[in-house]
This record gives sequence, C-alpha cells and structure tokens, in this order.
Amino acid sequence: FGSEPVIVPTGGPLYLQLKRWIEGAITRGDIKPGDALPSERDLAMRVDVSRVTVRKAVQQLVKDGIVIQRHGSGTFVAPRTPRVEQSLSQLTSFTEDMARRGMSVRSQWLDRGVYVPSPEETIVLGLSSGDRVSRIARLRLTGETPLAIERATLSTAVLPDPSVITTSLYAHLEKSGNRPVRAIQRIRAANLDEAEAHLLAVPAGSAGLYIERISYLATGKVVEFTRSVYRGDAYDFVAELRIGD
Ligand code: 16G
Repeated sequence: FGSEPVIVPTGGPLYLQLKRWIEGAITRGDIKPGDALPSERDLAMRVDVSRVTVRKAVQQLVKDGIVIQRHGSGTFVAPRTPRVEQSLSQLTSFTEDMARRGMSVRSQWLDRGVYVPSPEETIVLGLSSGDRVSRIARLRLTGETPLAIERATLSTAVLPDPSVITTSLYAHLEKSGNRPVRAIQRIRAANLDEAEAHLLAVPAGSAGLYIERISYLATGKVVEFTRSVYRGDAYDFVAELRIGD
C-alpha cells in the first residue's frame, strides 16, 4: 500500500474514499491480482475508520468485480483478464471477433432509442434538419467479464427501430443490405472515469482505449458512428505494416 493520505476531510463519504484508495493501490501494483487484502480489522486500524466503513468499501469493490470474496479464506484482488488480440485490418463485428476465438458474447443494454441527433452526429452521418437517429449503447461482455462500452449511432434511414437489435448489429445490417464495407477507426488512450470503470469492473483511473469507428457502405454513405471504450488491460490492437512504394 502507498503512503499518500487515505482519508481527507472534504473528500466525500469515508467508505468511497477508502474504496478509491484501495483501487489506487491496485492500479499502481502495490497489491497484485491474486493478493489477499488485509483483514477488515487490520484495514480499520491502519486507516483509522470503523469496521463498518471498511465493510462498505469492500462491498463496493466486490460489486465492481475488483476484488473477490472467498468464504472462510478472505478477500482477494480479482485475477487479471486475459488479453485479447484484435486485428486492425479487418472490418469485423464484436460478435464475429469473439466467436472466432471461441469466446462467448453477451451484451448489457445501456440505452436503445430514437433521438434528435447531436451536432457531431448530424455532421458525421450527413443528416438534414429534422432527421432522427437510432442510438444503441451496450456493455459488451464475454461470460461475466466486461470488455468494452459501445455507443453506436445510425441514421433512422438505416435503422428505423433500434429495438430490433437483440444480438449483433452487423448481422442485422447485413440482412437489410446495409453492412458496412469500409471504416475509419481512431484510437486514443485515456484514463477511465468512475462510471466507465464501474461498468468495466476495473479501478477508476485505469487505462482505457477510446475508439471511434465511422463505417461506410460501398456507395460512400456513412452507416455507423460508434464511440467505444475498451479496457486497456484487456486489448492489444495489432496491425500489419508493409513498406511503402
Ligand atoms: C465492433 C465495432 C463496432 C460495431 C460492433 C458491432 C469498434 C471498435 N468496433 O465492436 O463499431 O458497432 O462491432 O458488433 O467500434 P455486433 O455486430 O456484435 O453488434
């Protein structure tokens, strides 16, 4: 454990401060996956808070999947997620990528509806005034492990009713003759904020990869504007490079 102050008088509820402090220790590597957390009693003494506060902090960490409780033997830092190698040269869907690896696919819906587009969506999708967009936002998991948050926006001309998407977006687009054939993808590194980290079951402030994908039909029309956050500890993006002419 590091030596920075654990509890500051103006830092919000004590249990959340303690939770963030433990998360910080995990992010820095002071305690590693598989390591045991100190007992409730030890932590309470060390940080000078009540055992109730420690219990609440640990309960939050368990809920976020950051630590695991084993009855009778204690609380441990959750094992690291195996890294996924993802090619940057194929235009594939999450479902296809996971299926190819023999990994299961699950989505948790965060949002699915028809909206007035933001100015950015209007420009990217080439919309006219009065046009509407379908937004689908999902937490994408394999088994119980969350890997990414994906927020896709499509024109209602392409996807009039987002509630028809129950599994794969690309499989649906394929059926309706709107599967993209080309995409521009931009990847940027940033630290996950608290809400993203919570969804992705990693400590707040962990590394994330922010990915923007704009996909096109053969006609040049934009199909999809998707902004995603991938877990930095779970993904390697790989591209093959060739010498130029
Ligand atoms: C991929 C794409 C995403 C697309 C999704 C469709 C990235 C980095 N990747 O995850 O743009 O919307 O596949 O997946 O953005 P689905 O067909 O499984 O719904």
